[in-house]
Amino acid sequence: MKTRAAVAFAANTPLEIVEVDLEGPRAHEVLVEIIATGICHTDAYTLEGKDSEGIFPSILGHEGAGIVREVGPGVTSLKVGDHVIPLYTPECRSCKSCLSQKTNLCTAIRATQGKGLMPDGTSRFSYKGQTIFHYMGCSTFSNFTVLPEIALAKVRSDAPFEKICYIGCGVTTGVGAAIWTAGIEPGANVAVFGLGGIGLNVIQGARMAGADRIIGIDINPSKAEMARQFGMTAFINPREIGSDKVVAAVVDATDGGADYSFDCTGNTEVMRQALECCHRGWGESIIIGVAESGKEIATRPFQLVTGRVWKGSAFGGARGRTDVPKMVDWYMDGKIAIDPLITHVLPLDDINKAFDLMHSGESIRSVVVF
Ligand code: NAD
Ligand code: AHE
Ligand code: ZN
Repeated sequence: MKTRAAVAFAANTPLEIVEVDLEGPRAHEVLVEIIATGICHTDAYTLEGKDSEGIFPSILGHEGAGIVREVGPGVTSLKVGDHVIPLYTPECRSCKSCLSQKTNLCTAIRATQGKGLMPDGTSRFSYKGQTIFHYMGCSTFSNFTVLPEIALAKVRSDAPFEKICYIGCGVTTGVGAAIWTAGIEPGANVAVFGLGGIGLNVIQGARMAGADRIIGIDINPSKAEMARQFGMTAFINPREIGSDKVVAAVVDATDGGADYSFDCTGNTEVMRQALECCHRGWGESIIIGVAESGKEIATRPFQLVTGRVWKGSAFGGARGRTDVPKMVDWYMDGKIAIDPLITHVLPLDDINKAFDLMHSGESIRSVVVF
């Protein structure tokens, strides 16, 4: 079939909206009509050539929601008409990682996914006879896409696509990092570096968990107002106080250091600040931000010897097929907020504007509706 898609033909060039060819689903695969997709900073990072796994030409996008239109042979858990959220972290429930119950990082299809291919080693997308690669196993910047069955969460059918698409990455990543990866307890003091589409969800997760003080840190002061609405109790602007003063400022504001801190910037210098502002003896710092290819983190080992813990979180620690439907219920039950964070809704033709809005700091989340 033909489908409209925003194609990344090369790094650092605008996406082009074209009609691509899409092959139907093979065994254990599903054809999904994407109704809405969010634009995450990770899409921008890959488009800018910063991802060591970045591959072009490809169809980016990994924060979508849609409807099952066709199932391939052997698909048992989904049927035509089901509402689904694509999962860049699948959940096969039978690989070593899934069975361990120690991680959400299913390994069943990770190798081919990282090469922009379906599990059988081929792509379903092409344009004028040339292969177009999948992205993070999702490619939600296409009106129709094909995914493995294990990479789809079935969700309730009364939830609005243009809101729940954000659960496909940002909401789950932020809320999940707070409640699942960190396991924030009532009364904890928390520091969140980067108050964008992820950081604001960490703040809402921290508030849900009963955190006491929630310190937000961002170089863009326009992010502070939304952060306060979501539960931030104090704001620090590194450009006002000087970035060398941030650690001391967080330590002062949290009675000796944060119990939990989160990097939601992808900047390795900020990751160091986030670790070093943690409380001696027990503070845990969770890296969520994705750093540019080649960048490394550093700190004095003494920071860890004296009890600070460095951790990371992918997709908030969520087991997609199990936890994403729950997250949709939480939204529908009013337990988590999504609507205020979706600051811009655009048609596919305007998708490049969504990247501009992200870079200028004007948007929190932009959503493209097909
Ligand atoms: P975003 O652009 O919406 O937000 C980033 C925020 O960080 C902005 O408000 C920006 O002003 C702020 N910032 C930038 N430099 C800063 C600095 N030096 N100090 C303080 N604040 C600074 O991006 P997002 O969609 O929220 O994504 C945030 C990061 O999380 C990205 O690196 C993204 O790739 C990553 N991410 C990781 C996962 C995961 O599973 N680990 C999932 C989604 C996104
Ligand atoms: N491909 C990159 C790393 C990118 C990365 O860390 N991705 C996150 C999700 S970001 C969503 O917006 C993730 O889940 N990583 C785990 C995984 O298995 O990819 C690189 O450095 O090669
Ligand atoms: Zn993302």
